[in-house]
Amino acid sequence: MSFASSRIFIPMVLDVIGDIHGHAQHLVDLLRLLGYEKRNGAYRSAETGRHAVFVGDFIDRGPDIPGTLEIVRRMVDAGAATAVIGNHEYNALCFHTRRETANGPRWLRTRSDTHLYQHLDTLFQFRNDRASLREYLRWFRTLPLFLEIGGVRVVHAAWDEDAIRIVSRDGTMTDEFLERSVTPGSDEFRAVETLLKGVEVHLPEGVTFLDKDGHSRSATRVAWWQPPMPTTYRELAFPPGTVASSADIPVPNSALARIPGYAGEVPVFLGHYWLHAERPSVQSRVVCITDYSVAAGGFLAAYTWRGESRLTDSHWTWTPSGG
Ligand SMILES: [Mn+2]
Repeated sequence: MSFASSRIFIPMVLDVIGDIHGHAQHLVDLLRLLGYEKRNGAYRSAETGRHAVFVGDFIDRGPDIPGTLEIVRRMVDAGAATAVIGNHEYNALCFHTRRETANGPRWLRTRSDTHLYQHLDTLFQFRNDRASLREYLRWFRTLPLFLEIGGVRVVHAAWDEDAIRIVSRDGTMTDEFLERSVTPGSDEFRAVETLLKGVEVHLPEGVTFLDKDGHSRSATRVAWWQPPMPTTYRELAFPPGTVASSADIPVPNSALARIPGYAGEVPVFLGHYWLHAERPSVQSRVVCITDYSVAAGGFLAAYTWRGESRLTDSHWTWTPSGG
């Protein structure tokens, strides 16, 4: 029996929630501000058709990574939320997956000091419950690399049609897919880098900067959604102020040509960029970054999308900074 013909169209309302990085208390506070309440073990909205969307990066850095994963996963399992994978979950999958090589088994993500340091809080907080970590790793494999849902697009770092075509050849993140994705030069490597880590431009010879963890970088993230136009490296770097004035050097056209821009009419929601601000704001009428650096003294933010084709700063909710 179907009542399809008499069904009332209820526009979907989406609360797109930024990178959490183990800050479970911020997540609970934000969900309550958005009107979500815990029922039958999962936070849900009381509003019909209202649904949470997570942009990835649940783990690493923060004080309660197991608590964060439990809340997010229960919401997804209950149908109260949808999540895409972030680069931290993808990195964790590679960190914990081995492949056979001529020289014996090797981890897909090398266990360098830098990689270990990035994942250390997660390892430590699951030290007495490795079985749960393994189960969450299995779950990470089921998370999509990108999502089109109810009239919006969601991806952790960059929406790129070529990258999407490449990763769509595989249904899920099998060991084989992961192996190809860590092989420099492969289609999958480039595609995953773009979707989860964004578009980067190499700085001129001799120009470097220190990132938020004090690591020296010779490439900078860029605002990939903006149409490429003549500019300097300093102006191109995103977030603004990333690269010092020593990089007031024009960017060659060959580097500009790698910036895809975003000409779509469908709103795109992102995380990943560690923005710092007094209050959140959208990047353009169709591009919105939801990451406000909760793991670096910032806050956790959500953009509530109610069907609008032009994003507006009046749709933000966020937690108090710090904590
Ligand atoms: Mn990220």
